[in-house]
Amino acid sequence: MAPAPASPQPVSQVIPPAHATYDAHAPAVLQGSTVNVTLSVKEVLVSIAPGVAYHAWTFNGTVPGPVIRVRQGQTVHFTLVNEGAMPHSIDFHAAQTPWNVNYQEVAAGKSFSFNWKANAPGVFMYHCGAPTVIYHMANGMYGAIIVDPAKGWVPAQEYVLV
Ligand SMILES: [Cu+2]
Repeated sequence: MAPAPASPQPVSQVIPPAHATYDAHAPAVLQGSTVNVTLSVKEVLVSIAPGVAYHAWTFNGTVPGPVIRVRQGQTVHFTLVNEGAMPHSIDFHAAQTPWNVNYQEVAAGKSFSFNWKANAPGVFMYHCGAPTVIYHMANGMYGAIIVDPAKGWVPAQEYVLV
């Protein structure tokens, strides 16, 4: 009788981190004519359901990444810090900026900063654009950015579902 094939490590032996839910209320608008936004890439084990672990590629350790909220007319001083083990990048759909310069890949252990002006109000996605892009997005590198209109608004309640 042939020996049984070696079996892979059961998923149950991976200890997932504590499962957390997120407050869906929209965050407050960042204040000032120039606002500092930093996203740190972290390749970490996250919990995607109680007891279910997934090795995600993230912005700031969560999937999706944090909701960013600015106001039309503000300058965003953005910094990407790559704490991961592979190149990553950023792509703000809210920005009109030279993508070949500012959406460049940032090597592991490096950081990169640039400024962009929030000209268009709306709700946009941001994501990692390092190739293969779909792998980076599917592994968790996406989030929402809100650009409030310059004159603001007074909603009753605001929630962000990504
Ligand atoms: Cu990435």
